[in-house]
Amino acid sequence: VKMDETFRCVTCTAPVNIAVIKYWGKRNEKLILPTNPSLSVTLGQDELRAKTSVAFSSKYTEDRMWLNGKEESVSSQRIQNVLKEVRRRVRKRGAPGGGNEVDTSRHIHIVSENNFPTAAGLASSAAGYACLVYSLCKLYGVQGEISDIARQGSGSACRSIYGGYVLWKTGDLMDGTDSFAEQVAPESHWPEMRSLICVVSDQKKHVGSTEGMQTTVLTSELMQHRVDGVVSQRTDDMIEAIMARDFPTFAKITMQESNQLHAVCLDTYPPIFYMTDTSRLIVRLVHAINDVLGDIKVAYTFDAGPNACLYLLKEDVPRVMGLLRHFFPPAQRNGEPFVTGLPVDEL
Ligand code: 2P0
Repeated sequence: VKMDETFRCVTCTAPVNIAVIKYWGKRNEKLILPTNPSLSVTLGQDELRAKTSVAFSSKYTEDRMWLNGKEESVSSQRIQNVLKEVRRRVRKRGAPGGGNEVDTSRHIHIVSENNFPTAAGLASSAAGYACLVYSLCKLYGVQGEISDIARQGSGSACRSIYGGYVLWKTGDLMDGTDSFAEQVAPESHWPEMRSLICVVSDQKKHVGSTEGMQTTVLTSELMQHRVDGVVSQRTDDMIEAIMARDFPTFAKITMQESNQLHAVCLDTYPPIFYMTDTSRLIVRLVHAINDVLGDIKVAYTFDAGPNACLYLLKEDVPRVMGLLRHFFPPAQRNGEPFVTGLPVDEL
């Protein structure tokens, strides 16, 4: 933080979170309120993350924003909603220290960058909006619950406000004030937990999450089945598994949730395909590894893209990395991920 009366600048980082209970579907598009609870694991600060600087100055003549080195408009509804909400809270509470010394009429500049591909189903909007909201709140001295502000930028962003294992509550209220994120357990609760991100493609996804989940809610019958109780039950079971550090149960629910998300996408009309042949090879490889080892040692999960996130315990990382490197050698062909023939049958 640098500050004087006319200039203040804050820089923060926020990691990506990867859901094990999936958010897919809104009950209110404007406020970004979900149809069901979701639960995720926030990755470490040194891994996939957004880094954002926000500054206000008496010399700035307009609000401006640069994402990954390129200037973008701040006029998007979501950016505006977030800015408006943060400024409203500054005026309401007065900050810092109860006084009203922060002038919210000053223009701001936002500079943000990710250290991983944007919009390839790697939760870039989650890290990006969490980081923006957290930085703005630091800049203006806003305190208290802020995950509901991040939620209004991108639903999954509310979970990246906290580390460790994080629940996003559906909430019952129409105004969304009870739909925010809550830490279920800190990262230190399960120190052996590891994740491996397998980048199958860094291309942008063919259907964005926002649009995809809208079509799902309108057309999928299977989606109703999820909302009717499947997800709530799985959320309770997942919290129990996390509290007990029961990896096989954690892993099984994670894989079943990922599979049901992609089944719901297939049940959407017209259908949405996020997983590719390579993604499915990873699924087969994980099940083959678990079969050979005689217990569930690895779990996969896929979001709105073909890239896999594997969850496993520290002691199994060398073995699983060895198998992944064997079946998916890191050699590159024209910059494309290189995949061997029918690997899983070899096991
Ligand atoms: C999740 N995803 O729980 C799920 C799993 C993708 C698949 O949250 O419209 O980018 O901005 O609220 O947060 C992606 O949805 O969508 C997402 P918006 P968001 O992580």
